[in-house]
Amino acid sequence: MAQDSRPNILFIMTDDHAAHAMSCYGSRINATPHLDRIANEGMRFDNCFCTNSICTPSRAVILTGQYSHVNGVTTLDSKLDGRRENVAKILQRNGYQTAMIGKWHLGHGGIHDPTGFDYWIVLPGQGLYHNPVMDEMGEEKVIPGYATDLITDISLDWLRTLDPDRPFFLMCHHKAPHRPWEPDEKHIHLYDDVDIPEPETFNDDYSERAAAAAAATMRIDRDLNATDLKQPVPEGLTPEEEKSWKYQRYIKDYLRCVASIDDNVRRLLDYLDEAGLAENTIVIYTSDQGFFLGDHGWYDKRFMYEESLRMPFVIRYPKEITPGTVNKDMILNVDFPLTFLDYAGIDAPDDMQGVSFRPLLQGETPEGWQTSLYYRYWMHLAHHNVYAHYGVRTLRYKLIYYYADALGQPGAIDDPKPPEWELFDLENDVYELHNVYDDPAYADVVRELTAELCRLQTKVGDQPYEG
Ligand SMILES: [Ca+2]
Repeated sequence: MAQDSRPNILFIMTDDHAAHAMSCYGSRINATPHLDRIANEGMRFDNCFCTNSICTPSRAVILTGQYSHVNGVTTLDSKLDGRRENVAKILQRNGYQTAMIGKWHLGHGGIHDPTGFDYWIVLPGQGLYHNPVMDEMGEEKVIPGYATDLITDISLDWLRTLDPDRPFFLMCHHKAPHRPWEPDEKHIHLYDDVDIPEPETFNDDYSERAAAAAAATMRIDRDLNATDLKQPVPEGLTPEEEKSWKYQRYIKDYLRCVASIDDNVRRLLDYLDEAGLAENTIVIYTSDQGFFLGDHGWYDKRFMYEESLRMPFVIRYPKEITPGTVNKDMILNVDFPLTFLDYAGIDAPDDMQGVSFRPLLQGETPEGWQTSLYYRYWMHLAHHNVYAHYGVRTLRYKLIYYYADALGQPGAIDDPKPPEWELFDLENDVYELHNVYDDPAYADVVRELTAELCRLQTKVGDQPYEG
């Protein structure tokens, strides 16, 4: 049989790793040399966004190429129906060797186990950092070790078993750096002797925004719990000192988890080199969404604000991507599977909603390329008291509508709040501190963005809120 020249796809995704904690994105707080290597040898995307900033929905979007309201996975409590089409099934049917290793978080048992994978081993639910239980093709076992190392070990073991004459598609999904941010022994003392800088918006008072921002219970100073902090708060601190102390506790553990990811990505890249696979393998590093790293005084995600909406996305494929390139065109998580299929030479099904961004990787921005995105977060008040909202982001502006109603969503809380709008001018207000929705100078922008929101909502098949 002739060797199949289609590229391998190594898709490495972490959980809650914000782009501003990667040095290739200009991080002020850490260094990620091995993640940077992918960008340096490939392309960095500066405008990659998710359509719903929480774990389960983002993962379902990436597998199905459909928005949450279409694939049915709108919330953390939703489960993916394994009978649906997904990108792994399509690649598998077309000769790819496929595996899902690590965090799944799309349900378990019966129709909710992973489908489309020759091999799968996943953490049940969120999983544990240390000595995790893992479900290997339906059989649960405790595996001693640290999750990030183990997921890499198992990925390497699987790669070594492959038929060299057929391409592979590996989804290597880390648990880290998800809360509660438990580092391994190797990195536990990293940053012991330094203070991590606080972000610009650390002391945001939410005064010029909709009520949702102040109502959120994800504040560093108030809402981190004993499990997060792992040490008692020292006595005798002023409120400001206590907030700074808690930030250091939080961010150092978060970054220690990231450092382990960086080390382990190096192992995967080294293997591709040793096995002679680097040239014909597309390597992607991304995260299921962004995260607040003390920005706005917060940890966590969910909001349509930049730190949470933005996904890191670096990609290497020596055959097609010019090393060290940066792309500022807009791409979305819903576009990922269509891009994979494009590289595999397979037509995407008509009901996949994204678009392949392979032309961008080849250095061409197609005429009429997307310049706006539709976002929706459904879980009204369910976690961190965040209000349900939807909105549109263009290259310059962002319009958010807090319809703030549960609408019967699983896990959402039926306690409607007064609807509110926010408009941000990202050019003049990069940190989204000043809502200009009611500023007469922005009346035309409000009209345009509202029309664009309606257009996108119709295009993706979602319904406006009519409370
Ligand atoms: Ca996540």
